[in-house]
Amino acid sequence: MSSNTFGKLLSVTTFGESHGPAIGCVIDGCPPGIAIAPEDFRHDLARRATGRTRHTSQRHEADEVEILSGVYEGVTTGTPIALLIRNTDQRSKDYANIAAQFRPGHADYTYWQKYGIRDPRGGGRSSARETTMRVAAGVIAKKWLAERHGVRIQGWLSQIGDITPHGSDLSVVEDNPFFWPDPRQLTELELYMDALRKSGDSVGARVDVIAEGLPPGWGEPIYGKLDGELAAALMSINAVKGVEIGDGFASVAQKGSQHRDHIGPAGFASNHAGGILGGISTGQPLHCSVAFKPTSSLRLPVDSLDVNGNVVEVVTTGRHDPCVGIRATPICEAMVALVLMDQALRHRAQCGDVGEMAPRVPGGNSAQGLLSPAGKGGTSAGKR
Ligand code: EPS
Repeated sequence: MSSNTFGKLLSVTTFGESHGPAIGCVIDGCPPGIAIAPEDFRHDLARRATGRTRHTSQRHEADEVEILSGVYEGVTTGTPIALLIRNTDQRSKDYANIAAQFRPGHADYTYWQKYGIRDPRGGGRSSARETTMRVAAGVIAKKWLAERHGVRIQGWLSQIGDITPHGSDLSVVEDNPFFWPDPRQLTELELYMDALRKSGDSVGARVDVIAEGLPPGWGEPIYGKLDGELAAALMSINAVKGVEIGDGFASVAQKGSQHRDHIGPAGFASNHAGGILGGISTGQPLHCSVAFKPTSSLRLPVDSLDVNGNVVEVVTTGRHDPCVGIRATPICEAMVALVLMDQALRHRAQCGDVGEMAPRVPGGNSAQGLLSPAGKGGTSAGKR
């Protein structure tokens, strides 16, 4: 199975299946000198993990990271970083009855059509379990981005079903199991999820991510656009069906005079662009929004086919998420971090000395870094 690697200068390869002995990743191209210890992964992995609340899958995994290579005396060495997490709570008998059936809405069908064989236990490689290693790799990228460039990345759940937040207080997002920015709606969400779980059905969700503090200049036209690579990275998360940057699909109904972000001495007056113009960061907050479909593994019976073409009734038992989007906030953050770190390294490689060549702009270095060349001055894009 190919295409298990993404990124150019910082590349991440993930491997493993949900019910195999372990999952893991290899991170190549990471600069030396970043302090990393197994405990650094715990916070974000716990944010993503199953079994932490009644609203997610009740599989209980410790998700303890073993660092196999690339770190010496607690510091990255510049060599490939290999991370491993052992699976400990597989319950493969849950999949015995559907091993030869296709769950409607699931990758069962397409994996079978493509490879002629699949690991049905826990969905194998198509399981949300794979996202664990993205989050682990993202921990390193977040750390590097914060330490070298002051970039902060935060996600939140911006919709479950047809419920949207009334407020937008990002300071409370980490205080509740839904990553929800309005604490006044937590009871409503709890009741909604309890009823959904009891009904046996599932629901979709939307996750928003913002990255602040990045300088202008990251991203490569034409085929390496920052928004293009963010969309690809976010769409590669299982169950994602849509990605918007900035105003996204709302741009369709806008006039140009409304959409354009006015530029003045104090910076940009608005951010319809979501922090990206021409595939390159503007220095404004980067804003992505990601749509997750409802989980397809349901105990509600549905007609389908088995691998021999027989009509069958599919009933999926086991420990499934009624809303996989609830655990997706740290996954989206991680993918944004990995794309940004890769693009930052690529920018440094090609344009790290642009600031030295470009004439200084009088009056530059505005609050938004508006007039300061991205390679130098007003940003830290030229540093490690
Ligand atoms: C998943 C089904 C459940 C979830 C799993 C994702 O797995 P299982 O049936 O094997 O218990 O628990 O999520 C994780 C294990 C995880 O760590 O995210 C699925 O079908 O995608």
